[in-house]
Amino acid sequence: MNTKTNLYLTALLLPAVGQPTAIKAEKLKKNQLSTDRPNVIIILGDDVGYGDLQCYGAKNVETPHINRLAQSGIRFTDCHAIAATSTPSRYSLLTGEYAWRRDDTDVAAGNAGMIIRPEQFTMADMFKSKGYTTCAIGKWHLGLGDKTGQQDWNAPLPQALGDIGFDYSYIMAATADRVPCVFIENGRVANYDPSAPISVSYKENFKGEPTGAEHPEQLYNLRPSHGHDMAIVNGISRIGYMKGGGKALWKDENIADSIVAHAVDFMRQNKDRPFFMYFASNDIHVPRFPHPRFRGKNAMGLRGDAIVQFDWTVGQIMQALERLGISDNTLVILSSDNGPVVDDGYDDKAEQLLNGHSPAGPFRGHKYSAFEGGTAVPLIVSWPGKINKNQTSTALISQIDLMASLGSFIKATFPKGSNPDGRDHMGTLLGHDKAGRPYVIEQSSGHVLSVRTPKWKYIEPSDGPKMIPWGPKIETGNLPLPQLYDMSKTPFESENVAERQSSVVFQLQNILRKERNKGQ
Ligand code: NG6
Ligand code: CA
Repeated sequence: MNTKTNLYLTALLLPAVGQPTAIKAEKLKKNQLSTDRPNVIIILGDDVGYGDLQCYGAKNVETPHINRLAQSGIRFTDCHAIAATSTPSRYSLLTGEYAWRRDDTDVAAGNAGMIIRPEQFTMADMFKSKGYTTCAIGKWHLGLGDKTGQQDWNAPLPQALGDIGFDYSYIMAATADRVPCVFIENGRVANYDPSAPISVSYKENFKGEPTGAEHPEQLYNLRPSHGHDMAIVNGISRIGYMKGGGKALWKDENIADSIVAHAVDFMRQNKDRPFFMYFASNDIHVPRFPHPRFRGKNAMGLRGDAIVQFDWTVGQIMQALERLGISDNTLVILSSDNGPVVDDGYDDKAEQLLNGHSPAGPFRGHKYSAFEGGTAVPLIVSWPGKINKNQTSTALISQIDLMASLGSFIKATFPKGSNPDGRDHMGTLLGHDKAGRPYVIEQSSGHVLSVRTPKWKYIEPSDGPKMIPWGPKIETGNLPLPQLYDMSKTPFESENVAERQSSVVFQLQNILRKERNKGQ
């Protein structure tokens, strides 16, 4: 039984009259507890760009719920995801370790084995160690089971999120555009349908199963623009091959409703004890196919509809907190896993319908890129009563510090070797401290590292291609020479001043070299 429940029971056992001082003391203690150990919710959008929210200057789309969340706390203007794609970004957020320290943290297939190993100390372990109940809901994309390709999806998985600190999980194994298209609840397929056993392969198709490439006439919901032409589920073709699933298969249009329902249930069940919820929305990743009540409503088409669905999702979580009477006791952090992408493989007209909207805001490059657009993300932090309203912070922040910051706040002990790269910047997150990190490290999808300071951006030389080679029209930020940009002049990396500012280049290269060599 945790301390909070204990206090509650003690209060019940106390006589209602005759002991007012004792009851007062209990109340005081309880308040103290919720200040020391607030509920923590991380809402992570998928591919939500810096410029995709109205409170960050989005055009053509309204995000009233997220605007309200921002008004209730702090809107950060210089926050960075650790990487420009999902798997490395999420790996780092949940472990406090730069993904580039390992060579197996790139965009994971739907049948990847668990990338975070059970012996690692995760953010969920950290909260659990301080008596929190923990959960992960929504997009996972960090592998499941012991070994890649070896999972038996018809049985409990031998390794799942329970092994890395999550008491409860209701997740998509990878992304909505990758098989298996089923939810996994506590390590087994949710709503498992015994009449339709599940097989998954990323190598070859199963006999008799239609693919998007061969049967485009079966793609009644969305067609690919590049890739994504393998297994067909719900009239949409995906990456990877799959057979079976039956009643357990998701319908893309219900994903948001489904994960919201599970999140609200978890909050209701745990409203009387501290909880940590890692809530990873599927929006606005491809395939963008929101519920009909959002679909076809926004001028930017499906991508705009998905932003509205994401906003609705945030509204549902906030309303649940209010209904349950725990808003004042809950720290909410909203961000995104990487920068935006417009055409990411489905013919959803996202490119044609932008109408002047800039998904990456003022930044150059998109998801995948070494330019700022790859990793510059929105960050909103709210804790009513504890964080002042209506603040904007220009402090330089990296998601690598979330674990260290939250952990030091709840006074968690970090086992030796855990959280190697995170630093405590809780003061900045709570708005007490205007300064942020001296520098952040960013990783592009091509493994090019950059260093950002409040003033400068350095991109290390790379021989890789200038444009993403597989479809989307995105600059990689690669150049075989060092690049240095003065971000205080313009946030759009346009003038490479590396030759003129060689001493700055030298300093930033030194930072990178030291970070790379750490722990070796
Ligand atoms: C790419 C996919 C893209 C998306 C991305 C991962 C193709 C052609 N493109 O390989 O659609 O799924 O991986 O996105 O397959 S992330 O946000 O989860 O990192
Ligand atoms: Ca993503």
